[in-house]
Amino acid sequence: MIIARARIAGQAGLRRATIAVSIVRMPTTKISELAGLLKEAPGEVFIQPHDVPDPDAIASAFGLQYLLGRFGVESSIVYEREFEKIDSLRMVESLGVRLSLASDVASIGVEDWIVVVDGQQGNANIVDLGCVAVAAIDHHPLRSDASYRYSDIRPGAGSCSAIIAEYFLDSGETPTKPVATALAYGLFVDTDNLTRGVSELDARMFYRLHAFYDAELIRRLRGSQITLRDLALYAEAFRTVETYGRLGFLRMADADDSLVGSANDIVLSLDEVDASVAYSIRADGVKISVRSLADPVRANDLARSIVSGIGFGGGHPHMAGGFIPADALPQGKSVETLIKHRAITYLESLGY
Ligand SMILES: [Mn+2]
Repeated sequence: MIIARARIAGQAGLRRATIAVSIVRMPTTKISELAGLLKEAPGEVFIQPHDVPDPDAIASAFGLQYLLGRFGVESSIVYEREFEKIDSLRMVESLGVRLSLASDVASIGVEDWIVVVDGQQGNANIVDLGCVAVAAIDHHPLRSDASYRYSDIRPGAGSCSAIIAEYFLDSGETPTKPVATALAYGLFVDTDNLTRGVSELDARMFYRLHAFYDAELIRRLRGSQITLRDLALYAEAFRTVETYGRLGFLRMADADDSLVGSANDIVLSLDEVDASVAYSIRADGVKISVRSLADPVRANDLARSIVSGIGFGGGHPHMAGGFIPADALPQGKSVETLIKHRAITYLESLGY
């Protein structure tokens, strides 16, 4: 009302009105800005973590859902493709995270709005659910081909959980024990227990979350990393490990994405290896996981070099992934040799 009058009164009046309004208004925080936008949604509000959500994606969605609720916005978490790693499942069970497979949510429609977390629209691991992706909160490299009405994309952050934890802090909200536990666990997993790609934000948020999380539950989740079936696949895969200089390779039989990544982490932990490529040749194509501890070797660039022209890939400088669909594979040629040749060519182009 004041603003409307002031607009008629002209510039000086507008300035007065702005001052008057700012006295009664709480300082704008990122979450209040996002919540304000989402209140305009013509349909439902969904939070979408990346496909096959990992602990960081689940925690980010869970924390954001709670916080939006505190700001008067109801939302549901939807995801595409079931999580694969056992700790994700245990986390959801023990923290009471409510999330649904998109295919089970009949009400999703074109008028609904989506907030993408721990990923960005257009990424290979974010399925298009056919609604409006109005916002994104992420820590992966910024994509230039997507635009949002709200975006908070910080490639420097080691985890998306730390970004969401900061939303709590900035708005003066206290995370519940389950929310704090989820965020701390997500932060741990994405930063490999505060050793990989840790930003100042991750360290600060770990410190702040420490007062609220359930340390015993985190310890138990750390104790549920793989299943007996996974172990059998690992045992077989580790026999295939080969090195070329300080680059390690590992081949897995038909394994899901998460398992390829975790097996690759173990290859990277070898004293003799600074960068590693793990791949699984499956009926639908070849899944590739790339890791690097060596600064000149960027895992995302290496992943893209391997899949160049025949698949898609990307990620962080320390961890990345890729996929080559079965029908794009060169016929009658060895996939293994192709992957190794391309990886070695990339490394040699760096003179590494
Ligand atoms: Mn993440």
